[in-house]
Amino acid sequence: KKVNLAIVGATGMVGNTFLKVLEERDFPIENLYLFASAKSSGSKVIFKGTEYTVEELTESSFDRDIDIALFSAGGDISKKFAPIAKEKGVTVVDNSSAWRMDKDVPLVVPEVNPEDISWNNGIIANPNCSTIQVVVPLKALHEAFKIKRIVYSTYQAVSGSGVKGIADLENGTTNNYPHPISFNCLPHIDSFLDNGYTKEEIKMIEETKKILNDYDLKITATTVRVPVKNSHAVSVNLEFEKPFELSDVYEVLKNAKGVIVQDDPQNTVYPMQITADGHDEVFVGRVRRDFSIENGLNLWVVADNIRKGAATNTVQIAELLVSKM
Ligand code: 11C
Repeated sequence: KKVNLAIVGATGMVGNTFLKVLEERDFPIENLYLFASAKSSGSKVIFKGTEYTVEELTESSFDRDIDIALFSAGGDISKKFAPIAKEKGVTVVDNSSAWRMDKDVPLVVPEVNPEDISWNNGIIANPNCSTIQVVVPLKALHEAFKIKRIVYSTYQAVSGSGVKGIADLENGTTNNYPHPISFNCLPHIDSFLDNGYTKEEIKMIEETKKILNDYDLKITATTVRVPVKNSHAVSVNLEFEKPFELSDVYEVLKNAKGVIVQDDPQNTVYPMQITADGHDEVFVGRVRRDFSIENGLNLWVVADNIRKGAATNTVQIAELLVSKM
């Protein structure tokens, strides 16, 4: 079946990548509608050799036959326009944080909890980029050895902050960050809360529980911006309920959907941000026992935050929707 697809935020970094991924995966489109702010309306975009004109997003944008809308234009736009689209019968797949923790909105990573799309009421949320890449390998490990506790430490690329973040890295400026990001790391992503955590840290904690559907998990996180252009890395420390053999861990990871194991440290093979860039899979390496606790394991998890962390995951959710139509 071919669908009428809309993209909200078509001219942004994720919006551009939506178009690339849709083209690469040959997503079945009948009609394509591209929306953005008034500032970008009128700009031209080429998709599969055809030129499209970007329209201004307005309250009447969904007054036509649209099946699915992919949103990536920030939380305020999603808060306002996703309900309007939903009212008109459109199923929204939203890449912002606006709806993720709403109990009526499924939060979906297709390799992990595809079944959750079945209870959507017109809005499905795409998780935060750093959460998506960790839950892909963690789902398989949780099923095999039951995770008790997780410690996340992230090394996140400036592309997560959009074009302004990239400009600050490349030019040594501080337009987007409070301090230089060139030759520096900032233990600060999104805003600080009263409890001392950043919103990014809380997103990783809360979203992991919702996606893995396990609210007993004990999770803590420190999220750090590093001077890398694209792809996030996460050091993941795990405590399992069950004892394990490392060989079984490798087996589970190798068989996990969407995971590529890159782990031959003697030959300097491990996941890196520059090699994950441009790929849709999640790369896992540095797999080793944490000797400081019983049943402990360390992993290094790297993925392209704009692709698997945003655009690809959103398109995969839309593919699941099409498969049920
Ligand atoms: C970053 N994770 O790297 C953020 C970007 O909730 O969708 C994505 C924010 C979000 O800065």
